[in-house]
Amino acid sequence: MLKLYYSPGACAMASHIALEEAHAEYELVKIDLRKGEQKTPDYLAINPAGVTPALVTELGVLTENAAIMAWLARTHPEANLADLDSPFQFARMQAFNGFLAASLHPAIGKAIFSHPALEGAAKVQAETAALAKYDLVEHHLLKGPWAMGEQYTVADGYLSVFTRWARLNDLLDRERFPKLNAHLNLVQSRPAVIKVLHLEGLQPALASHEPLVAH
Ligand SMILES: N[C@@H](CCC(=O)N[C@@H](CS)C(=O)NCC(=O)O)C(=O)O
Repeated sequence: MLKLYYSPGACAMASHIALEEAHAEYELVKIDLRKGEQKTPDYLAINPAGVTPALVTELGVLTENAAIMAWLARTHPEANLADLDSPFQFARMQAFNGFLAASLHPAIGKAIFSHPALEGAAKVQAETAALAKYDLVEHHLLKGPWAMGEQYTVADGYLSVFTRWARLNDLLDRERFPKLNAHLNLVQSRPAVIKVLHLEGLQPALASHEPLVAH
């Protein structure tokens, strides 16, 4: 059976959502990032990068959300988690996911999860840089209602991880990011996502809330 190594509320939630959307059979293994469990020899033997997620499959370990989600979409075609008929549209979805992985995730991660926490001008600078990435998604990448247009894809669960973080940190302004706010609400209403939040011991991110605890 598939085994997902994850940390509650962290980016592995994107792969977790894809597993649920695919109706895959899987088990969860929780890695506590605050305790440093991602750097233990046992976990490094699974993912030498020392980060979650990692998905153990019959063929070996897959890392990187974008790769895990693409593999799940292709191995569970009946779930319609990507446009599998068009190599071009599939590549476009991967461009979206690549942007999240390589650009938006590091930017928002720096703004809200730095150790020690950023303060003053450094915090403002990091938030400004991160929000410029969200602007790009709001105005250019997110087609609506779903990331790629009319069909839900794994890119939607992935985007929702980062809009959730932004909302929990009062950064997802409703005037500035109307499409991203509507998208997060839509994703959070999906049965698979409701189940993932429950399994990870989390609440949906609503408009008013407590700040997210840094991991
Ligand atoms: N690009 C990677 C990023 C993985 C990643 O950075 N995971 C974070 C949680 S969101 C992590 O495990 N951090 C622990 C650490 O850096 O020690 C992916 O999408 O899988």
